[in-house]
Amino acid sequence: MKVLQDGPEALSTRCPPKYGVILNFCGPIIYTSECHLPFTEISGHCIVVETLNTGTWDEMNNFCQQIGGRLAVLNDGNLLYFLIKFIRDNGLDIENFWIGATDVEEEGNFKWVDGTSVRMGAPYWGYHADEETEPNGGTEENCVVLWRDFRYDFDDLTCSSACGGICEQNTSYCKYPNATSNTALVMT
Ligand SMILES: [Ca+2]
Ligand SMILES: [Ca+2]
Repeated sequence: MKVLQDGPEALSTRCPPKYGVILNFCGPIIYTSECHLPFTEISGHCIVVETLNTGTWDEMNNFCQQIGGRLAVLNDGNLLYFLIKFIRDNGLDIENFWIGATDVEEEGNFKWVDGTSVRMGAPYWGYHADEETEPNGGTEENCVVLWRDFRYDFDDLTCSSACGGICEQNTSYCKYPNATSNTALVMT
């Protein structure tokens, strides 16, 4: 293992992607370069691309929670790029995929499941030269999907539709409630 950082500076370090996940935040903060199964590391995030189970947005969010995650927060263009590449490279482009965003609480105000706002426009949402720009569903479409036929751009869709899901491992381990001055960031 290699000590990357020590002391108070460690407290301001926010789960640097290339260092992976924290295994233990009560003692020394230990990072591993690998995600816990069944999650796969994609651009520093721990992701499951679920195609075997499909369901409504709620059902797939429940599925993600059962395996230790939630529907993914995709607010990073690099993550989105490498996720779509992963989907295609592994032949998983057989489904549309629910992601962790809805405008259920307030029409038109899309929020991620972590409470942050969804960025609108490019490169996230679908733009169709001969059609409307997404989101376009008003109160009929309140859940966000990566839509296969739109190059996996974001698209609002009826929440009861059946889709696969993009799960992300729960990131609550990014908090350091018990860190001390001798906290160390360690990578295996
Ligand atoms: Ca809506
Ligand atoms: Ca739509």
